[in-house]
Amino acid sequence: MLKIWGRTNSINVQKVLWCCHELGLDYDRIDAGLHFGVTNTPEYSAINPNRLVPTIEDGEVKLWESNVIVRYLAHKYDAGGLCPADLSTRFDAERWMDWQATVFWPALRPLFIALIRTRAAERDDSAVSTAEAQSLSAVRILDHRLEDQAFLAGRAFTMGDIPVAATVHRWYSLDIDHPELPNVRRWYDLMRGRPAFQRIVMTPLS
Ligand SMILES: N[C@@H](CCC(=O)N[C@@H](CS)C(=O)NCC(=O)O)C(=O)O
Repeated sequence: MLKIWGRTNSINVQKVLWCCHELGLDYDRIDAGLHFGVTNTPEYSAINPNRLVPTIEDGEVKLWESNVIVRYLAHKYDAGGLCPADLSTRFDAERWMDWQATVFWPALRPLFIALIRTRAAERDDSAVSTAEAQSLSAVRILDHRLEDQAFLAGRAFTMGDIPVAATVHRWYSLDIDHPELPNVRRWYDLMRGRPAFQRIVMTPLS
């Protein structure tokens, strides 16, 4: 059975769990990371030298990097579906996954850490403002993208929507200004209608 290491409140673990539920995959999840520990054991760091979550083991395949895991699962279990068959659609989805990891989450993460995991008295207000502005710029890029198409890679839900929607959920859940962005809102509402998203991602931030 597919094994997944990672605590359920981690955005990166949520991407993988959400993908598994979309695919109807059974898995065995082991709590790991932060207060659960595990990641600092020699056994774990032999599979994931970063000592971060998530990590998966699927038979002979051992993988870390959440977006790569989502790609792997989508390709292995739903080629032509979650992983689009058409090359330009597939790499459109891949592009948004990389954008989530390199642009959107790096912009939003400091805000998440400051507002959810840092006491108010210890917050750096100027860093919070910068992160808020940079996150909003990223969400505006999404809003533009979604102007004339239902999902990030076109007409269908794909693996490309998974990392970005998990991040947008955090953006909407934070106590910050959320200017009206109708295309992102419509797409986010589509995500919120998916049972797997409700079960895995729509949980209180912690
Ligand atoms: N680029 C990696 C980042 C992994 C990562 O930063 N994971 C965080 C949780 S979201 C982590 O392991 N934090 C330390 C911990 O939980 O002990 C990925 O996408 O999988």
